[in-house]
Parts: sequence; C-alpha cells; structure tokens
Amino acid sequence: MKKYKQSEITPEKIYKKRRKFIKSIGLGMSSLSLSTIPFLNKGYSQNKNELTSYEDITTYNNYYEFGTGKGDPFKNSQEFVTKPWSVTIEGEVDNPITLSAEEIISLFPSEERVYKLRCVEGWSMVIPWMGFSLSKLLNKVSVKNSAKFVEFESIYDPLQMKGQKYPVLNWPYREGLRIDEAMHPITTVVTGLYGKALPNQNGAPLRIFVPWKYGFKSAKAIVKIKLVENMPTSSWMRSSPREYGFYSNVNPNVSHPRWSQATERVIGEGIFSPRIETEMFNGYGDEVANLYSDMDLKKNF
Ligand SMILES: Nc1nc2c(c(=O)[nH]1)N[C@H]1C(S)=C(S)[C@@H](COP(=O)(O)O)O[C@H]1N2
Ligand SMILES: [Mo]
Repeated sequence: MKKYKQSEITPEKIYKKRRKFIKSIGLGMSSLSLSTIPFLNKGYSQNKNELTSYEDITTYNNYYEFGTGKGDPFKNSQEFVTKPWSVTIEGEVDNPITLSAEEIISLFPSEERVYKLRCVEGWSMVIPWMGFSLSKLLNKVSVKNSAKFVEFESIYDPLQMKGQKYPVLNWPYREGLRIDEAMHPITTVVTGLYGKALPNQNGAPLRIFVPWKYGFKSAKAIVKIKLVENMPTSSWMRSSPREYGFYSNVNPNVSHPRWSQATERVIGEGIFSPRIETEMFNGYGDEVANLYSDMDLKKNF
C-alpha cells in the first residue's frame, strides 16, 4: 500500500483543490460557492482573510466536556459516539418534534459559510463551516408568539465526556439567544467544516454558530432547543455573571473584567505576528447592528 505523507492528504488540500476546480469550471452556484449568500463573506475583510488551516481548527479547541486544555478535545473526543443522535425542539411551539441528526442534515441542505470565530479569550480563526440557517429548523415547529428566547442544551454524558465529572461548569452546557437573534439568517446550525462532516472536537454531530458573538455562545453537540418566555441563564452566566453576560456580542469597546477585548490573536499566524483589531460585532455589524439599536451594549454585555 502506498504511504501518504500527512500533508498530502489533509482535507484542507483536497478541499482547496476541489474549490479551485469548481471555480474553474464555472459552477458558480454550487453548494461550495462563496457567492450564494453574498453577505456571508464580509466581516473580516479588514483583517487577514485567509482560512485557518484544518489542523488548527481541529486541534486548538474549547470543549470543556473533554478537558480544559486546547489540545484535550482533539485527544479525548475521537471515540465519542454520535450515532444515534436526536435533537428535541420543544417549549413555546405548536409542533414539538424530535429529529435524528441524519434527518436534520438531510432535511436542510448545508451550504458553505465562511465565518470568523472570535473567542472571548482574545483569539480568532476563519472557518469554512457547512450548515444552514437555524430559522429553517425553527420554522418547522411553528414558534408561538410567546417565545421570546431560545435555549440550547448540549449533551450530558459523563461516561463519555470525562470533563463532566468535574464541576468546571454547570452541566449540561447551556446557551441562549433572543428570538430575533436566533431567527437571523446568519445564525447557523453547523453540520461540517472544510466540506466534510463535523469533527467530534468541533461539536459533532450538530452545533450552533453565531458569528457576531463570542465563541462560547455557540453550543456544541446540541440535543435540545427550547423556546422559552424568559431569558435563560447560560452555563457561563451561572459560573461568572460579572464576566459573561447573556448577549456577549463581540465588542472591542467593552473589556472583559480581566483583559481588553480591543485586539485579537489570529490562530496560525505565529506568536510574533501582531494582533489585529477586533471589530464591532466581529465585523458583522451591517447584518446585525439593527438588532441592538435601542440597547446600551455596555450594560447588556
Ligand atoms: N458544549 C460546549 N460548547 C462549546 C464550548 C464548550 O466547552 N462546550 N466551548 C465554547 C467556546 S468557549 C468556543 S470559543 C467555541 C470553540 O469552537 P471550536 O472548538 O469549534 O473552535 O465552542 C463553544 N461551544
Ligand atoms: Mo471561547
């Protein structure tokens, strides 16, 4: 059997080649096209807009269920079983439903969505996600007018997730959005990255991604989506309410109590390259600033 060097077979290489090929034969509207939803690619144009490598995206992670070190999720999640998997959508809806991950993935075709992820810790990556608008899934269950917020719940499985044996966070991991944030077209149900199925360490089989908020708002491995009347308390709010607010919009003008949020380190650029300026709403202000026009974002951090 021919041995391949790791660098020859990375999905990143295959992916970039395929994307070039698709461009060269002019399939402008294919699912891998960046132009399907034009606004998706704005937002980090002032910054380096190179995709972060597949290796960095899949080996430098935050996923406390598998440990608190950046390399722990890659090391500890490879055996995590994601089949069978079901997601329940319930609460203030007309038609509560439980769907398997496979059903969700086949019901709602995924498209490529290149978004920047800005972690509250002060680093960022540009990731070619695969996914679809959360609003499509929510519309399937007919959300009631009484639903003002959405709560996301990640899986609780301490036998498989060693990190859940320790009270680092209040398990299961919980996050939430206001209903208009959840319905915004760039709020994404992620099914993959680099044109492939989502790796376990990035939140397989399904995770949420909210481009204009700090990374912790984007819950991984979700099993429940609950429509509720009152603002939910997320795991991070519970652990440190002074540091982590419900909104957590990326905002260079509002410091974390222990560090500034004005700049960020681009993962993959090497430790000597200069930090870049953090943009309001992570650069997605044209799309989402109107959601907050009457709000004091220092108070509602
Ligand atoms: N269930 C769960 N979801 C989570 C986390 C976590 O620890 N558990 N970490 C969050 C944080 S802090 C970040 S920055 C992103 C990281 O996503 P990535 O590892 O795919 O880059 O996932 C978020 N979602
Ligand atoms: Mo984060």
